[in-house]
Amino acid sequence: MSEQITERLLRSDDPEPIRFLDAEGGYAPSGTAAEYAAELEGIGVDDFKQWYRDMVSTRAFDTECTHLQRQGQLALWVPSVGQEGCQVGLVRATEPQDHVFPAYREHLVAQVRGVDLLSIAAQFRGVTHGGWDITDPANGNVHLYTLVLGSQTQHATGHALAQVLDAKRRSGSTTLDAGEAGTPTGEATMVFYGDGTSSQGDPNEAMIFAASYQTPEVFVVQNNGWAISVPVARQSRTPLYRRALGFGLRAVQIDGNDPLAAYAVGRRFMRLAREGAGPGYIEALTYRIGAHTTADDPTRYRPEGELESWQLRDPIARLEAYLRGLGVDDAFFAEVAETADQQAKVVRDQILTLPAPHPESMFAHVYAEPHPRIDEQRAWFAEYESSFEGGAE
Ligand SMILES: Cc1ncc(C[n+]2csc(CCOP(=O)(O)OP(=O)(O)O)c2C)c(N)n1
Ligand SMILES: [Mg+2]
Repeated sequence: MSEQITERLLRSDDPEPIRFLDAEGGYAPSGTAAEYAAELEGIGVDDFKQWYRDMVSTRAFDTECTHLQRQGQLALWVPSVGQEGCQVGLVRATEPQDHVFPAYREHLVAQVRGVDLLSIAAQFRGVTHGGWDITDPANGNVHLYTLVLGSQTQHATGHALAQVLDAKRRSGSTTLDAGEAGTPTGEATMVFYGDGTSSQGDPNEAMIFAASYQTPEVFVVQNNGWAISVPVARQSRTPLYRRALGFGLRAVQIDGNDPLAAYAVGRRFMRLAREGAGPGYIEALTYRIGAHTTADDPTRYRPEGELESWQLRDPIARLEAYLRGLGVDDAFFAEVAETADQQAKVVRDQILTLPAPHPESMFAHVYAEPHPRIDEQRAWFAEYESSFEGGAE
């Protein structure tokens, strides 16, 4: 049963997903890739080396965090292993002024835009009330991880509407008419979610608003085959990008383990969004190599052989093969691996030293302005804490 279901994901009657690199790392554009090839002009071996570095760095960090969770130092970890290919292409297609709304598995996206690895890990140690300060430019306009599935799609569409309003205000207008397209904003919003999340109401409502108001936004669905133990074909009887077409978004399916495909399509769609040509949707076909989280055991539900078949399509191995074909030698790969291990070690050493926030700080960022109900709750909490011998630590 599940084998059949998984097959559906790979064998739709749709065109081939957009792909530039084949599974062996050869340059072999397929699907409608040729239409996007112009987006790769000016991108060369130095860029690909940087992308490779991003991927290896995140994977080493990710592996380290899984170990930290197993040793009781993190409460939970959400591995992204296998999904680095689409993440690197897409994040490298963003510009500094853009905003990014992640779900909870976008470690590479957050890292490349400037979020400190330690801040990502700190969330899963439970020593921060959110993660990082999104008003700090160093954090690259990366909004906070969202564990309530799909809510980030609404935040993103709201944010993208605000980008339009800001642009209109700059040009002297204050109206925002439904269906109106063509306001160049110069900045756009990219929002990430998963195949399972596509069944929630939130992303569907977000797409309706995005289409109605022609928001400068790109929806990215990392279709990794599974929503915990539920296969994607149980969630959708059509390829997911077709739903977006139904809402009136430009939408395509890409090989999510090919960074070049992700970059080329991401760059085109983000540029169109910034220019006022409305929202897009990218379904990236990829695979979650690890468990859903460290609390999950995928051997309970994966069909035999599925994991192995996707391991052969590992995005890091694919880009490495491509780079070797371009003449990059062993010394580079050895140095990247060593640097990534060092970065992971720094996280390991430092995570144990992070102080727990004072409990009262949970009231600090609920509202931007002072609020009487919050003041009341803060006072109640302070009194409660002081009722213990020695007061709050
Ligand atoms: C609103 C809501 N419902 C249910 C859950 C429990 N839950 C957490 S992750 C998950 C599966 C999500 O699958 P998908 O969207 O495919 O993302 P993936 O984890 O595969 O990246 C579920 C059901 C939740 N966090 N939020
Ligand atoms: Mg999924």
